[in-house]
Amino acid sequence: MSASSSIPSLRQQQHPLIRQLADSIEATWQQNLELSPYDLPAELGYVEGKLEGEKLIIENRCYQTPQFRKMHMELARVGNMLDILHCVMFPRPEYDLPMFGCDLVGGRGQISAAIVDLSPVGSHHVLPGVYTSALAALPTVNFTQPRELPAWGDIFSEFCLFIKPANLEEEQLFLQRVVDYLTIHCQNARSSQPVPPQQATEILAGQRNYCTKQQKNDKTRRVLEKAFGSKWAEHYMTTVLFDLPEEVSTLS
Ligand code: 18B
Repeated sequence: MSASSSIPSLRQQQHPLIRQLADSIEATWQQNLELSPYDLPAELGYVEGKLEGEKLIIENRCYQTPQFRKMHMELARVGNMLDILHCVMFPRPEYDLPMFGCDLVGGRGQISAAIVDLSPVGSHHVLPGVYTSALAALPTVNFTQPRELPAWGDIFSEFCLFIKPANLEEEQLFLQRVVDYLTIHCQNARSSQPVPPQQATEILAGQRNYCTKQQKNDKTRRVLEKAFGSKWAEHYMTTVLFDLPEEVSTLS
């Protein structure tokens, strides 16, 4: 947690939507969950590198709760060229909960990619019923510039939202959507009970598939490789961004 105190400084320099989203995600976590610290390897909490002569700064914030093994929010900035918010919540595999993931990528004052999803990891590749009904009950919103998912994006649910926000109004609608998804998720998680070991093993396999697919995101990898080299990028993608949980705990 040593980098925590420096995070607001980076946040303040980022695109307003990234700043608002970072604040809103943390506020929703604080309001709905009992957070404990989650310690990343010390050398990976705050990282600086160079990308095409510009400074790349990465700041991580990480928590855990009884239902979540790791809740990770990352802010990154490359000079004035690239602004990124990345957030993933990894449930403990003993709970039948989807993966919450959100990524915002912008540059030169414009957000080019805004994605949020609650992605299923159970053996049937569908969200638990409580999620489907809550998500389907949200008001319909239409964004004018939907974006197409890459091939590895088959992990995402039918509720996945992937857009380029066209204006301030769409930015705010996206922000509200993320808070809605996250609130539904936190509330369901709090009342979730552990599943039998056999089912936990299936959920773990689903989480592994999610992480393996996300590791195929060449756009993320390229940014990290250019700044830190391919070995470091591989290490970072597999230990910080999308680490695979080793095994099901025997506590349940
Ligand atoms: N990601 N993103 O998190 N990524 O991490 N991201 C990009 O306008 C980074 C997640 C996702 O079209 C782009 O095209 C870096 C999570 C998808 O092929 C860049 C970090 C999700 C795409 C980066 C980071 C997720 C995408 C291109 C570490 C979803 C489109 C921007 C801090 C839950 C991929 C653009 C495609 C794009 C970079 C999704 C530059 C460095 C959790 C689907």
